[in-house]
Amino acid sequence: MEKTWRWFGKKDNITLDMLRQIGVEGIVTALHDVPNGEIWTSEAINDLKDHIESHGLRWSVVESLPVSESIKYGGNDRDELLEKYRISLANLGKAGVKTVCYNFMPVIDWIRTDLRKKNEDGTFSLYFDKIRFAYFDLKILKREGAEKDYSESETEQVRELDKTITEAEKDELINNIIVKTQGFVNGNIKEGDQNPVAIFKRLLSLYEGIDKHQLRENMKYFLKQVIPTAEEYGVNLCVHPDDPPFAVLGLPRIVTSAEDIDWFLSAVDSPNNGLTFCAGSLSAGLHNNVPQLAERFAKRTHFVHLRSTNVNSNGNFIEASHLAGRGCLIDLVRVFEKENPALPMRIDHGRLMLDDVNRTYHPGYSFLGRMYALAQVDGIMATVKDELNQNQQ
Ligand code: DNO
Repeated sequence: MEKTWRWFGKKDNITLDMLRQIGVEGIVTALHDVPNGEIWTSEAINDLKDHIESHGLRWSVVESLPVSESIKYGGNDRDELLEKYRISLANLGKAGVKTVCYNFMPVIDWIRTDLRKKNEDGTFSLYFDKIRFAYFDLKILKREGAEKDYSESETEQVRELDKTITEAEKDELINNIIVKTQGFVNGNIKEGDQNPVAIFKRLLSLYEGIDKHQLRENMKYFLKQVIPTAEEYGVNLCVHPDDPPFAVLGLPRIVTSAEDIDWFLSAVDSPNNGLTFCAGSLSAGLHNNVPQLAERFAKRTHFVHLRSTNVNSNGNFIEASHLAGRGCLIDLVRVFEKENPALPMRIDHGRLMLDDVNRTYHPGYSFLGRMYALAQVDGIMATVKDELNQNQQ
């Protein structure tokens, strides 16, 4: 697979020259300064592409071309937004940037409650704590009807937590769940926004009455409108699975399992309608057997995120080492190297380690932690390629 790296544009303090030194071949990025829903012009695309190429790299993948909320909930202006989406896609295709990742998660992209969970060895990982998340839902959002989504024991644990949690911890929880993990991935709330909880509640209200069936219909509508353009310009669209892969906050989530993936692939059965195989997201659902999913969907996979998790029996999960956990990355590399060795692959999230802790990175996107994981995966890839070559002789 092609070794790619998520780079946040010219303002990223991890420079393209640094990436050259650590063996990165392709860049995964977006026009982060263009507001969601606006057209990506050919000029802006080519400017960034030329910049990347002037450093001896190529722009391999767009992550993400964001899908506006209104397209997801089916608002009045969705056709207008879809037209802009098609123009952006066409402009990317004309520029030769042909792999485009997006997601169809309502309101909130990926979710973590703790951005610095200390491991025994002194490094830090991202973490999802179900009770803290339930606390956010029940006690901070005070979402109507939320109680029915939690068991009695979970509700009891939330009550206990309420006795000890400090105001600072509550603020941190809000920041982690809806601010720090969202803004930099072109999510709905950015650092500095006033009263994020109120913004968030307003967004949630847009989805009243939208169940799983309706969200699927809206995704199908989206795919029907954009896949013909993707076909015309040779662009491979690939949806990112929901992270974590289950319904949250009363919102449906529709890219969580083999059944969901089958559904959207056949909703518009085109090779240009594909999957971003995010092993980390998929592995956080105990219902998913990640290597089996890879076998089954490799042919419609256009982009691979390598990351792993360990899930506790109570549903908490931690981002694991890239050599361990439910992601089974060694098996995945075997599948993808065999099926499609040209697939772009990026290390998804790394730990915070060594000098990372003294620097400011977006959550999950450390330099040393990701570089370390890239070296591990590079070793796996070299071994697997060697195995494949020997088998062919
Ligand atoms: C988090 C990322 C996601 C992903 C989007 C794709 O680290 O994996 O934010 O980029 O969901 O649209």
